[in-house]
Formats: sequence, C-alpha cells, structure tokens
Amino acid sequence: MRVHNAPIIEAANGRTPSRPPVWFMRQAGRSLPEYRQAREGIDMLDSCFMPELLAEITLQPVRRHDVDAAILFSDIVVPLKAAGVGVNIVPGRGPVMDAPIRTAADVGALPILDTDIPEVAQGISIVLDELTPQQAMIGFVGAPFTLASYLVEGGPSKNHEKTKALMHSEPDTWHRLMERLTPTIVAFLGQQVDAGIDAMQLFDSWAGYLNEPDYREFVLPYSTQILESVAGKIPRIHFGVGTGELLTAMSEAGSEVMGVDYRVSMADAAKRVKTRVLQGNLDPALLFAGDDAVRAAVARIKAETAGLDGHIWNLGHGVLPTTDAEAITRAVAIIHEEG
Ligand code: 1CP
Repeated sequence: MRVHNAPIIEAANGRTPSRPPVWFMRQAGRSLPEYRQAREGIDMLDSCFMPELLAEITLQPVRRHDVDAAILFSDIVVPLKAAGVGVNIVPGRGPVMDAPIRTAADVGALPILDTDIPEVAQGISIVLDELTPQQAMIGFVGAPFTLASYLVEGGPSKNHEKTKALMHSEPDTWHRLMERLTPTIVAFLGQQVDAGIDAMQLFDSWAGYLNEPDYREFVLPYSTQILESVAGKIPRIHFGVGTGELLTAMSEAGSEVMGVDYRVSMADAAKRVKTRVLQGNLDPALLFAGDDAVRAAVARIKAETAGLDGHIWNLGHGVLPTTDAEAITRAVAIIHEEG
C-alpha cells in the first residue's frame, strides 16, 4: 500500500485518523483560477485523456486547499468515450450523446470497454508520485443508473422521464442496458485500481430520482456488482444526491462508506445505513455564507457523527462553480481545526 496512516483511509476503515479527513466533490474545476487557466482552449473530454494535464488539475486543489485526498480529474462518461460511444461534454451543460440509446437494437449495439485507457493510468501514476503517504488518491466511476440516464435522455435531464419510461415499459431492455454498462464500468474501475488508486467513489448522482422499489429492482444489483469487483482491495464510497429515502437500499450494495447529501441529517442517515462510516453533509451553498455559518454546520455534523466508527468530511454535492476558492481553503482549515 502506498498510503501510510492516511486520514481518509483510516476513517474509511473505522480507525481513528490523525486529523479529521476532508475532501470536496468537484474540488478540481471551475472554482479554481489555475484550473480555468490550465483548461483554456482545451475540450473537457480531451483533457481527461491528457496524462500531464489531468494530473496537474487533480493536484491543484490538494496544493491549494490542503485537502486529505486528490480526486481523479475525469468524468463519468470517459469509459463510454473510450469504448467508442459518441459523446461530448458541452460547456455549461454536461455530457451530450451523438445518438440516444432507446431501443433494444440501440442497447445491443452499445460498445463495451475492452481496451486499456493508458492515459488515465499514466495520469494516476503522475499524481501518486506527487502525493505524500498521508494524502489518498480517490478514483471514481459513474453508477449505471446515472450513466444510463445520460445515454437514454441523450444529455442532462431534469426529470429523467425517458429513462424511467424505458425501465417500466421495456424492463428486459433496461436490464440488458444495465448488463452492457456494468462491464464497462467494472473495467474502468479495475484499470484505476491497477494504476494504484487508494480508494474509490461510485457516483450515482441521479439515483435520488427513483423510489426505493424501482431502485432495488432496476439498479441495486448492478451497483452491487461494481462495488463487489473491488471488494477487499480498496475502501469504497457510494454516493448519490437526494438519496435520503434510498440510503438503506444503497448501503446494501456493499461499500464501506455511504455518502450523504445535505438534505438529510447525519443522525437520520446513520440510522438508515448498514455501513458504520459516513461521508459528506455540508451544504455546498454554505461556502457562500461566511466562516461562522461553516463553523456552525461543522459543529452540528460533528455532534451527529460522534457515535459512528468514522466520518469523512465532504460537501453534500459538488463545489459550485462560482464558489470563492479562498472560502474553500478556509472551510478545509475549519474542518481540520474543529471537525
Ligand atoms: O467546462 C468544464 O469545466 C466542465 C465541467 C465538468 C467538470 C470539471 C464536467 C462536465 N465534468 C467535470 C469533472 C468531473 N466530473 C469530476 C472531477 C473531479 C472532482 O470532483 O473534482 C467528477 C467527479 C465528475 C463526475 C460527474 N460527471 C458526475 C458525478 C458527480 C456529480 O457531480 O454528481 C456527473 C453527474 C457528471 C456529468 C457531468 N459532467 C460535466 C457536467 C457539467 C456534468 C453534470 C451535468 C448535469 O447536470 O447533468
């Protein structure tokens, strides 16, 4: 193991860390002037296949904010792109597909990733050379529901209605789609593990749009397979937005750590999950509210997580692009001092 007593890994494994571990989703990205400069004139998805650049962007927030982990700069659609799916990331919008996947024939033709993505492995290796043994490198993949939503809708969606329509009108096609997506996700995750990541997060950002029976029937088996594929290798974090009502079901997928958004209290989340370690819960908008507001939220979350085996500090969703970078640095310092 490259890491030695890294606070995030200690907390994920239920041991006492040397300081309260913190990283922020979307800590790399538009909140940082150095990111905007590094990415200038370079297409978002292209940047995910440029080892030096992706490593530099991954490391920027670690240097600036003193967070306890680097999160791989990539995107949930990178393995689809590498498999040959026509996808672009449109500035200000997100992933947009050349052709949506809506029929059994579309699903049958969806390519499965069967090659290495050497650029990502090289990027991870550059990052690992720069990190101290106390700083963990977190890799990630998108979960099949969230990825399927982009594929079926054709792009970002507010209500995910075409995705849910496919699920309920053609359940066999839905399951075939999940069965074709899962090996691509497992392959990309395996490549990150082989490249040396210290922990992983499964992002099922849009799972919170589902009710629990649908989640259990149409999604949980596949997310379970993905998490199982790296069981015993690295700590696993499982996260979705607006998933207060799904926490019990999601925690059955098998991660060591459950990510919690900001809509549910950590006290309630702890009662709902099978895991003994939670992550998250600070409202990203609090980074606009001043240090006292952050301090108050940190005190609340600290009290609510006191009885757990571990807590990894994070926001309830990603850093908002217009967040002041200095407010992020101060929030990290407040967590290290008072968390
Ligand atoms: O122009 C830009 O700067 C592009 C914005 C951007 C960035 C910085 C996109 C497009 N992706 C990313 C990087 C990214 N994507 C990371 C970086 C690592 C970090 O956290 O610092 C991660 C973890 C992702 C994963 C991702 N992509 C998720 C899951 C995380 C989440 O925020 O819920 C999702 C849903 C996506 C899709 C996506 N990619 C980009 C955007 C703007 C979106 C969301 C679009 C939508 O609202 O549907």
